[in-house]
Amino acid sequence: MFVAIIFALIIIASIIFHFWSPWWWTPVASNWGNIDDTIILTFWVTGAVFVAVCLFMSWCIWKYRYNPDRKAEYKPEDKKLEFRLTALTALGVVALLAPGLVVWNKYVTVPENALKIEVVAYQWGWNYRLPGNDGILGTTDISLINDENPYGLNPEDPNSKDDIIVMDADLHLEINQPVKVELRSYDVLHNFYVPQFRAKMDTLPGIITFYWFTPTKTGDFEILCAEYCGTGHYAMRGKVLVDDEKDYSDWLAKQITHEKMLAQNKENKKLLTAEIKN
Ligand SMILES: [Cu+2]
Repeated sequence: MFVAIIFALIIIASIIFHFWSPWWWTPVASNWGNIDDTIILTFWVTGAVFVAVCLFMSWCIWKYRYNPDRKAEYKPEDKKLEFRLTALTALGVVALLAPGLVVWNKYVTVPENALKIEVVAYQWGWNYRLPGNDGILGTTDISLINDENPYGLNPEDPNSKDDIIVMDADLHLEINQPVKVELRSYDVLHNFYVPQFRAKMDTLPGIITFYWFTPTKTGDFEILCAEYCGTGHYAMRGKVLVDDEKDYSDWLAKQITHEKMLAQNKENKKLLTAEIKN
């Protein structure tokens, strides 16, 4: 009896703790409120099963406590009960998985007006590339990476000339502008994650992965690498700064194009070699 009461109290305390917990998500700052909805649905389904199973167990402890006058009954099979339990479990699994598939489909269906940007991950930091006026990112190849061309952009590709190079951990985005993030990695697995956007994806060397989101709140949002990537993993941080239209175009105007950066790097190299010779 005592054990059954303690058991029931633990269940009640767990539920109270869930609703009164001081730890909860930061407010969502993108269009992905749907992702929160699926997690909340998961809490409801798993929570209901947790309460039902645990209460049933404490009821059994109380109901079938030791009684010298009672004989145990042997009941090897109950087809009706098994059918009911299987159907109920199947329903629970469908409720857990189906909404997730719908949201995932939205997550990988990029709207046409999305701005394509590139996020480059390395041990241990972030760089970015935005398309220039043509709206197209130039092609890249890992074999083209050198000191002058750190992104490995294809100089033969006319689309690469006006690409905007952001060699900084901080990225600016414009509010309410959908963005498609194309992810690249120079070395190992990383994961570009902004908790307030509820969106993340692994970056893989040799493959371009992607997802999209629309920032819906201005402000600074921290970027975390969500894939353990070596000793500097903890320091792999940056910021996404969501600006209104004016602040965004001011920031954009200060950035350098790939063509300019290439020329600058070549000039620097020349100066450096001249200095070494002298
Ligand atoms: Cu990383």
